[in-house]
Amino acid sequence: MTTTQSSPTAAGSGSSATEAFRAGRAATPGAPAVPPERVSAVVSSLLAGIHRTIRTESVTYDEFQAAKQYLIDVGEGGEWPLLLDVFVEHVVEEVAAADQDGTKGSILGPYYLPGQARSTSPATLPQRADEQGTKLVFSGQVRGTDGEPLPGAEIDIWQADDQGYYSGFAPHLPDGNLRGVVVADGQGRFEIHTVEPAPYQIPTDGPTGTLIEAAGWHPWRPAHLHLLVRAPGYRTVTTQLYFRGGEWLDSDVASATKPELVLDPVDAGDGTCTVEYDFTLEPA
Ligand code: MBD
Ligand code: FE
Repeated sequence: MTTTQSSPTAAGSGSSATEAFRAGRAATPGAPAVPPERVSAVVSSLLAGIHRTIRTESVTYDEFQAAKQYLIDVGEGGEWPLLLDVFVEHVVEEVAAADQDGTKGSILGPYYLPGQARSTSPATLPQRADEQGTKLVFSGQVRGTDGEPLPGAEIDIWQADDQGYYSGFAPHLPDGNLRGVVVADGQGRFEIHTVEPAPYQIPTDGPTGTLIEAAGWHPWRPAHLHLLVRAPGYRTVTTQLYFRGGEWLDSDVASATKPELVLDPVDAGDGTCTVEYDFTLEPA
């Protein structure tokens, strides 16, 4: 890998996700240790699933050694957060969502970075002077599940650019590009000016991409906005919003789309698209 590349590679985005994950863990100390009974129950069940797969698929020694090599490569390539968020997180989210009311959630993914620039609504996300892409005005209201507006709710938003790249994980993008925390007004209303993101392609030159190709799958996620919507006293919603008619909407490699999370922007006539979406949070 050279250091002069101008587009994300596995090493430039997948492994940066490992650094971001470690930094996030370090910033939130005191996470409770998983108790021994849970370790035993979950790991036993996981191993039973692996043992069953070996029997039903008659996995050979060659395949077992290839799997070992693969797992070593994922770690060395720093792609555990990427691989796990693409193939596993959607089920963790499904289980977590079972007891959450309000706006549907979706996975966090590997590219969230905390502590971005805060601004009050109406806000324009930090972007380059010549940021490419269809301009998008995204507005709405944050309310509680019983309908009350939530003044000062925060919309922590991050997204890929018009080429599908995330700042902080692609060396050619300025830090903080198309990321921000927007504070809603006294009625919980927000208006965010940004650009439409492009679909996201899992880096094809790292272990996650290697697996996808070896299996004959495709490496794409549909275009999406990532959001953490929070308000004091309410349970934070982690979600994503997609775009009606967008490519890969029905075959997201990360299995993270939901019909309730699809936006339908309209062209305001001047090349700017506008869309409204309201969020509902349940009391914590
Ligand atoms: C992404 O942009 C993403 O949202 C997920 C879940 C996984 C990989 C890249
Ligand atoms: Fe994403």
